[in-house]
Amino acid sequence: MRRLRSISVAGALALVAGAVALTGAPAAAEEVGTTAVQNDFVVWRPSNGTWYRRTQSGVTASSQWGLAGDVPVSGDYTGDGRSDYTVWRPSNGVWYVKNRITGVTSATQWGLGGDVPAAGDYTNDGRGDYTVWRPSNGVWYVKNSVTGATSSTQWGTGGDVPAAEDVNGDGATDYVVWRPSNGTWYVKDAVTGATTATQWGLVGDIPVPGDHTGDGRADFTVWRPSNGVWYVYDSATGNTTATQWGLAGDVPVSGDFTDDARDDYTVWRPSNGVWYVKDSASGTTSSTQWGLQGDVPVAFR
Ligand SMILES: [Ca+2]
Ligand SMILES: [Ca+2]
Ligand SMILES: [Ca+2]
Ligand SMILES: [Ca+2]
Repeated sequence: MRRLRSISVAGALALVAGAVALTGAPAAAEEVGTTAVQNDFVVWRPSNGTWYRRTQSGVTASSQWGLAGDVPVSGDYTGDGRSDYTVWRPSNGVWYVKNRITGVTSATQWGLGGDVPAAGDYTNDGRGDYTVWRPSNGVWYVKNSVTGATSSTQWGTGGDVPAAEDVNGDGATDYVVWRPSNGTWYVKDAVTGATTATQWGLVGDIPVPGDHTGDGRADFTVWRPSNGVWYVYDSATGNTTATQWGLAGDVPVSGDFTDDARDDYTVWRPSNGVWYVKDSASGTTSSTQWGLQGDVPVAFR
């Protein structure tokens, strides 16, 4: 039986999109949805704009959607509980969404060149919102994907990495930035506006927010390329863990690949296209080849 999951896991997209600018690493996107469904292995190929998807049971599919230069974004914008094939185009600020089941497409302009797409369900209606974070002024611009209503919230400054996630477990994605210069996570509650600051991580780390403890609250998590260690700070208790998984050059991906409603330690290795998964609860590991060098891994359910 699948457990309902109210958390909107959305941050890795923003953070890795941010990392693109900072480090040149490929973007990874996270998922927004209300039903716990384990992640598929998904890569987007810039050279032909094609999405390649492989389920945990080995079923494969592909779909052309997007152009070179686009940023792949995940999230459920159509409300069917499954990720849609979605790209954001920096040249015109348009979000292009393709329902992976029906093939129905949409295009919504939201954002400007230089913005960082920051997918998440900030409005807590179970559907991803079109959201960008603007480095020049630190403002989050949110467009409700159902009603079209818009809002803006200032949170963060240039140089920060947006890492939006639902940190308090109320179902609404919170405004989160991670500041490389001091390794601090700054959180603004999307509902109440309450703020917190938590030091966790060092310059050079990659923020990969996700719920590794299974309580529905995203934990402050960084992956350190120099030693391949995942450092997790439990957002509820303050307990910390360190788990080695991955090598320098890997791309960390946040997601639940083992179907237990806990995000796992997962890296995708560009040199061989292999996904390496370490279960957050049991430590069990697995590897699956899916994708080619030059692809962008996307967290996708
Ligand atoms: Ca929403
Ligand atoms: Ca929240
Ligand atoms: Ca947690
Ligand atoms: Ca898991």
